[in-house]
Amino acid sequence: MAPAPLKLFKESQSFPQNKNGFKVGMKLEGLDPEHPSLFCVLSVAEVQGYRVRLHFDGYSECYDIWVNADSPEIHPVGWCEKTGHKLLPPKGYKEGEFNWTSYLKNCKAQAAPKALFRALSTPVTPSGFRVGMKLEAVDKKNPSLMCVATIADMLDNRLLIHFDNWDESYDYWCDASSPYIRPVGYCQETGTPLTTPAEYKDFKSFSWEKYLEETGSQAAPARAFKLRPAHGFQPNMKLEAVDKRNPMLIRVATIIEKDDHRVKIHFDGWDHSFDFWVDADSPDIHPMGWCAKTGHALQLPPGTADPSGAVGQ
Ligand code: MLY
Repeated sequence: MAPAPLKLFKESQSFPQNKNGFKVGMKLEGLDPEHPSLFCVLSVAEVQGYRVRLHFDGYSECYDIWVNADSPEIHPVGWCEKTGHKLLPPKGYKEGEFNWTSYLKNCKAQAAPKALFRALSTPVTPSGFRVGMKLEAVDKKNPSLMCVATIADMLDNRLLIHFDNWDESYDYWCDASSPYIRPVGYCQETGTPLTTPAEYKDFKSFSWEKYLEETGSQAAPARAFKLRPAHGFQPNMKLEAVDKRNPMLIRVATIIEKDDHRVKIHFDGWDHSFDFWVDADSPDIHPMGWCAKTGHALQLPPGTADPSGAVGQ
């Protein structure tokens, strides 16, 4: 057993370069993970190490989410207006009735300063992808399905994948190197069944050529897809991972299985029924020492005592 080497982690998983400057009560805009095409009004509800708990204004705490301070999914107040995205107002506000200036005044709250948000370390180069282009994509909620999909939005180097004629709850963000997206024709070439748009009339005789014409759309060019190489994580490597069932907790964990783009996480000392697969580039896995370095509590395997006298739970 050895720690997973630092070089296997992405920048967003490794030791941060900057401090987490968010403070409880600050307001911001961010994605709703249940509806990734929607930007919402959020408040910082809790800060722990390099992570923050975000609350959806006006909604129950049960929807709160934990993100890293450098998450690409959060933006300063005014970002939606500037980038032409719709901002979902806090619950209780009618559309068009919400205005940040008066809202902040009424709440006596501070907008999170722009400097606290992630600055892109790599400049964005034109990718060949455009909003509206079609492709074939894995439905991450039904991962055995490759489906007809559209680029619904683009931000920096990220693409919002939407499944044709399905609601936006299946949408997700990824980048050009994602193993979940493929150019039009991939299924046919590889003999993989392609799930056609919901309620598509003659799904048995689906043809991309016909469909592109019917929808007046273009296929995303094959050269824009830059499939990333398989990750280097191996079984038995140790790391620190967010507990999916209680995302405020980060636990001592071991990789117990892998495929090209994912790892299976086991929490040390816990039953294997809690094991789960995550993408190797997930922002919720970190190198050994990440919690200590960033000032986040680390849940030790049950029964282990650490030198400070704390025990794992
Ligand atoms: N059994 C599910 C499958 C939904 C698949 C949606 N994808 C293609 C976006 C259902 O019918 O709800």
